[in-house]
Amino acid sequence: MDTTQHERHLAEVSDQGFTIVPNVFSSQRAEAFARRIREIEHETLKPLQPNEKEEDSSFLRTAGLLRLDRMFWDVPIDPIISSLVEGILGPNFLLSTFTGIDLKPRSGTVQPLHPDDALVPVPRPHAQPIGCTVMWVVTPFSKSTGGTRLLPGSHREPLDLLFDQNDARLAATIQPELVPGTALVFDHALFHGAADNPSDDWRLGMQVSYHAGWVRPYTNWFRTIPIEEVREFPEALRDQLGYQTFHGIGTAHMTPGSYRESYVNREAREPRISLE
Ligand SMILES: O=C(O)CCC(=O)C(=O)O
Repeated sequence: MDTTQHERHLAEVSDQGFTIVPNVFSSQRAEAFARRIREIEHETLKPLQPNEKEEDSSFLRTAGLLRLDRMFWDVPIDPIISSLVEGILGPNFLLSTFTGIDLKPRSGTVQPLHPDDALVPVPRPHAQPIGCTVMWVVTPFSKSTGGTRLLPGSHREPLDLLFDQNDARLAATIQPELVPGTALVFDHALFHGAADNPSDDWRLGMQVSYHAGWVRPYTNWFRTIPIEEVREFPEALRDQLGYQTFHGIGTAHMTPGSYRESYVNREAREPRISLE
């Protein structure tokens, strides 16, 4: 990508909260990703949770891709995307989450519009992006297939919309038409969400999310204290090291495998990370 294009993408993220990068990966790679993720779904889909019904969820999320197949290693570090992410977040940014999102055919929306940094309690608009998400478009995205919904410019707006999804502003939501191989890059502060998928086909994307490099403690406790020693610590101390989640953020429930994304599952997420 030349400097002018690079700068244009960064300006779009700053102005409208998102940008669309074409031709990041080939259609052959898209097909290979789809094949592998569907295999993983087939092999690992967790059973319905107590009180969970199939209709509680509109998509399957596949976690642990980095451990499941080497073919996914190149995704978060793609050079074009990495240089854009560095332009948005600064150097030494961190991979925050990396999952497959496969929207069920003929499914209604379960996921409300939300910013990915809704739990970050600092005033909006943020002085600078705290994180950004890159959606790798694996199968076609559009209104008729459940393409990601975006509310342009909403990265600068207050959180109110999170609590009032009937607001007239919802009418301004767009669902860009994106072909496989495209990357949709957005500031975590942008309101967005999964959509209805009225088609007969599953709609697959890979959600690759990053945080700025400064979102971390001075010391990396996970690397400096072996888990056998952590097990001996008082619970309050383990919590401070990061073995407690923040409203489900920092969870270890995203171990390799697929699960239904539903509010039932959300409630089941553990407040503390198992040391087993
Ligand atoms: O699948 C999509 O289109 C968006 C998913 C999303 O926004 C999320 O899971 O946070």
